Parts: sequence; structure tokens; C-alpha cells
Amino acid sequence: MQMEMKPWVQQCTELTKPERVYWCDGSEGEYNQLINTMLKDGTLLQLNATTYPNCYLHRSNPNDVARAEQLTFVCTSSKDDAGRNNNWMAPDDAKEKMKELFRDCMRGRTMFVIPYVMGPAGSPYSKVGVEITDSAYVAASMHIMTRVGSVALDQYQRDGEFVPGLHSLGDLSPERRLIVHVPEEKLIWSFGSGYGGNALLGKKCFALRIASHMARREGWLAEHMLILGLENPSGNVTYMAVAFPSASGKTNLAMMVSSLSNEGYKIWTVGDDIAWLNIDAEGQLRAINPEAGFFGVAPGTSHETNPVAMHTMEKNSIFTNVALTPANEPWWEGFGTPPPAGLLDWQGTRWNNDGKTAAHPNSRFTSPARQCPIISPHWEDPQGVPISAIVFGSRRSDTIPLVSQSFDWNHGVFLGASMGAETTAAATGTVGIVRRDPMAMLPFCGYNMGDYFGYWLSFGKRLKKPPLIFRVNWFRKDRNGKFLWPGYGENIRVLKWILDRVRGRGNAVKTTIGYIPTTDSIDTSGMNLASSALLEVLSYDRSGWKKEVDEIVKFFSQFDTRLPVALQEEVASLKSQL
Ligand code: GTP
Ligand code: SPV
Ligand code: MN
Repeated sequence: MQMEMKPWVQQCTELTKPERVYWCDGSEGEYNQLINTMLKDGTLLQLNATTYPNCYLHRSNPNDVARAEQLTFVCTSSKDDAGRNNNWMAPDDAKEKMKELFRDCMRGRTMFVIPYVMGPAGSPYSKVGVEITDSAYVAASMHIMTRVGSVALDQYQRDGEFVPGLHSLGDLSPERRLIVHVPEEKLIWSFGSGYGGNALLGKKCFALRIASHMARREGWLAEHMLILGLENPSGNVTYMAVAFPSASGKTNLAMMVSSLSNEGYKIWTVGDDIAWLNIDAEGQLRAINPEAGFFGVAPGTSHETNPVAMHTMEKNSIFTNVALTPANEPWWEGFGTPPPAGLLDWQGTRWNNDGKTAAHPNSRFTSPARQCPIISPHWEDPQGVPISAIVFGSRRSDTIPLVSQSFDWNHGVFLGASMGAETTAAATGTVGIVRRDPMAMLPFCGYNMGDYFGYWLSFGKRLKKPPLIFRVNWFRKDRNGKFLWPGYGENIRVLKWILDRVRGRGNAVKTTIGYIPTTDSIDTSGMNLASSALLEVLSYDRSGWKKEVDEIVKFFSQFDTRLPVALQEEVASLKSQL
């Protein structure tokens, strides 16, 4: 069934009729050429070359600023295999529809053929993709986010396998926008958007939707997780994989500057968005970061909240939909400086502080991972890093405590599978409503989530020493709507407790919902936090959980017979205890 690369490119050429076809080699010269073309045609603006060398601003079409979940489809041959967590079309219908859209769509344009690898060069866990696109912005972004060129062609020679992805900007009209996956054939077609996860096909389309489907067949996991190393005072590093929904703190946690550095606790970044998790010959869980760059949320990122991210993006970066200062520097809400006079908003018009934000809430920076000042020396290890803890978290203003530990693997899978999250600007739609977002994978799981839960349950049995599983929430608020926990660099204190638990230490009380730290087991030294706030943020809210469990029951019911018995039992036991 595997198609070959050259004939596929030929087919795409015949379908889309580009003026010319250009194979990308991933070189610096090629990147510069892409940038120059875009500076000339206005796709990019050059930023201040002294303070932001080799940095550019891109303004996307105002109707194209986030992932379009309603227009994203997973096309398995049986509708049930996609599950109610996905939009579905029959594969043949989808292909017909996409062919109509793509027919002749590249007339007068250059077609870029981008061979790329997801994962470190030479890793047994890495996979090859090819993206065909008519967007120079996508081609340049793929240079930063993936490993492009001969490294991919070489691996293709060895594996004889690649994931084909065809992308076109089309005319950017939302009526003619569609993102289609055919997981059984590992195909991706994306039409009509130039934005992030809709258009950089290596990221959410391949590394999560197609890869999660492949992973289940092949015995591994593709997850929406950051990977970090936590170094303790004796210099040992413990690695954790952490799943949060979009725009909910993965990049910030992965790049955190520890507020306990004086005690010898520090963070190493391995990845900030996606983890591929494999079980090695010894039964140890190992994680690689399939990406080579960061596509990070700009708003809220400042020298105070995340200096590592600020340093990572100060050169060789592309900014999308941020505001522009008269000094030609990027700016956004939460930048840490007041908005300067003469600021241009993300659409390029004079910002007049009339209630609209200057930067788009989902504005982003695209930066090479190797520029991160705390990038782990092991971030490109072909074997990946060993994972000792898995953490699930999301935005919840109430009910969910700062941290809790699951009783065991199955209960941990239940914590992930039942997770509710407040929606963010990373996807189009209403912001701030609670929806269930299992494992932070609702928009990214390439098959029926009932089956996905079952696969997670069985995965734990194959591990010699399964990682401990935790649930965190940095976003709980008090009666006045203020965050109870300061977050960012202070989150190290929660990671320290998690590390203690991994090492068989750290005090906890057993509650109905899991083990919760005693207030004295969270290191608050040097921290300005009222003891009442700590008590409240850690508290188990029984009446909140009574509502929560009803939501979970309702959510789980959609999976019918595909919901694993073990999760039915978990939810029934929780309900009866409440
Ligand atoms: P995606 O790239 O969309 O997958 O997002 P992400 O999960 O990497 O989220 P990111 O770290 O970019 O954070 C998103 C927003 O949450 C930013 O505006 C941050 O400033 C804010 N944020 C991150 N961590 C914390 C925290 O600990 N506390 C609070 N209050 N806000 C945070
Ligand atoms: C997310 O939405 O989870 C992102 C940004 O990381 S995007 O690449 O648009 O998916
Ligand atoms: Mn993400």
C-alpha cells in the first residue's frame, strides 16, 4: 500500500499544476532565499536587525489565525473507528472533495516539496514525511520546526516509508478550507489555511493524528506532551512527560526558570509540544521530541514569566500576528513593558487601546529548539530520555487541586481520560468554556477515543516499571477570580513534590480523587504565599467533584461499548464514594 515518493509528487504536480516545482534541501542558503522572496512580496516584514537579528513578522489573513477543528476530519473506512471525538467523512468522498479543491490550485505558484524527519537523525523512533505546499511561509517554518532535506531522503532510502502531506493556501476562504487525514493510508490533505497546526503538516496532522493511529498498530504512543528533565541538587536528572491542552502552559513549563535554583533544582528542556513514547528492550518508557523547533504562544511571555523563551526567540525567529512597535520590535499583551506610542496591532493598523488586544491572543513565535538556553544535552539522543512520571493538567478555575497523584496506572489513565479543560484561543470557537479534553488529545487523536483509552490501559501492562501518573492545575482561582497559585517558575515546587513521590518520599493524604500533598510537603521556602491560599489550592472540593463526576459519566457514555470496563469501574467507584 506504501506509495513511492517521486510518483506521488508527480501526481500532485499533475493535479495542482504549479508553475514550477522546487525540492527543498534544508540548507541555510535556501532558508535565506525563502525569506528574501517573502520580504519582497510583503509576506514578511523585517524586524529590528540589532535587537532581533534575522527575525521577521508575518501577518496572517484575519480569518486564519488558529486551528480550525470544525474543518478537520479523520477519514477511517468505518465511521466508528474515527469515533465521536473526530469529524468523519468516508475516505473516497474525502479524496473526491480534496481533488476538486486542489485541481489547478497552484497555477502561477511555486510548489515546494519538503522532505522532513520527525525525530532526531538516526533514531529508531524517527519517521519521514514529505509536505508539498505552495506557501513559502510554510516552507520556512518547516525549516525551523523539523529536520529538512537529505537527512529525510536518506532515512526514506532505508525505511522505504514516508507520510505524504499535500497543502495549499488555496484562496484562504473559510468556505473552501478543509484538513483531511486518512490514517489507514497515512495521507494528509490540507487546503485553504496557512496557519500553524492547519498548515505545518509535520506537527499536529502527522506527529499526532496520523502518528497516534500508527502508534497503536506498532505499540507506541504519540502524545500532546512536553518533555522536561528535572535536575536535583546531586545532579541527577529525572524526566517527565506532561500533557496540557493547547495554550495551557506546556512551553512555559518546559522552559521554566526554577525558583528553587538556589536549592539546586533546575529544568532541562527536551520538547515543548509533542512526545513520541516507546518502550525499550528493558521495558523502560522512553520519549523523543519529534520536532526541531518551538511554535510558542506569544501573549503572556515576558522576561519575568519566561526569560528562557524570550532568549530563545531573540534571533532567527518568525513571529506571527504579534503587534509591532515603532522600533520594529515585536510586542504583545503580557510582554512586560507598557504598550509604546505608535504601536501597530496584529493586522498592521494603529492600535488605539479601544478594548481589542494589540497582538492576536493566539499570536506565536517560531524558533529553533537548539537556541533554547536550557535545551537538554540529551534532546537529540536517538534513544530518547527515560520517563519516570506522566503528568496531565489543564486550565480549571475551580474544583481541581494544584496537584494529585493517581492510585495506580489504571486510575492515572482515568485521570487523563476524564480531564476537563477550559478552551483557549488556540482553536477557533468560544474561549473559556469547560469541555472534556482527554489526555489533552481531543483535537488530535486519530482514532476512536474509547479504543485509545483501552490502548493506554494495556500500554501500562507492558512497562516494567510504569511511570507514576499525576494531575496538576495551575489555574485554580479564589472567590475574587484571582489565581491562587503564582505559576510559572514557582511550578518547580510542584515538580519537586512529584520527584519526591517518584523517589518514594513526599507526604500525601489519600482522598477519594487520589493522593494530595500535605501542605508541609510542598516546598514554599522563599515564597510569598499565604498559608490559606496553599490550603485552598490543594484542597479536595467534594461538592465540586460531585458535579465533575456527572460530567464525566455524561462524556464517557458517548463511547458506548468502546469504553473500557476498567474506566467504567473507575468512574462508578468514584461516584459511589462521592
Ligand atoms: P500550545 O503551543 O498551544 O500547545 O500551548 P502551550 O500548552 O505550550 O501553552 P503556553 O506555555 O504557551 O502557555 C499559554 C498561556 O498560558 C500563555 O499566555 C502563558 O503565559 C500562560 N501560562 C503558562 N503557564 C502558566 C502558569 O503557570 N500560570 C498561569 N497563570 N498562566 C500560565
Ligand atoms: C496547539 O494548538 O496545540 C499548538 C499550536 O501547539 S498549532 O500548531 O496551531 O497546533
Ligand atoms: Mn500544542
